[in-house]
Amino acid sequence: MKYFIGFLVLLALALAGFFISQNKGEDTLKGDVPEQQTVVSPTGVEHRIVLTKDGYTPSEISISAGDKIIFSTSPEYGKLHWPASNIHPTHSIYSEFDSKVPIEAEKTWSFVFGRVGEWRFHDHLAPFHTGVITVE
Ligand SMILES: [Cu+2]
Repeated sequence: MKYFIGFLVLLALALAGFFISQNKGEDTLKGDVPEQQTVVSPTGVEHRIVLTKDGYTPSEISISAGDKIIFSTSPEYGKLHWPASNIHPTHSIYSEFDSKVPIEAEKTWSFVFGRVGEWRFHDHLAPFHTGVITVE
């Protein structure tokens, strides 16, 4: 009988723990969606920004929400690249807009811009190369 009561207590604790963690999960999900987040479907439109030894070409571009930008380097650039949102080094202004890892010179990194705004960016490995992407 003692064991049976012990078992019931454990079961009750386990159930309580389960429901508490369920609730926590929901709250976290709600809190994780930034207020300025615009949920848009990808438009399928692609733009290209090339990093050259003189900087990004183009360094300013206007696109529609849901458009994709493909970041690459010119053949003479020949170095790793790392496109990222300002502000260097935390990239917190638009934290998803960040390749998070160095990209090999001949490889591209692309990102679909779902948030309307004027997004300044830079190359994380050569932060003097900067640009601005306007998403409308
Ligand atoms: Cu950076």
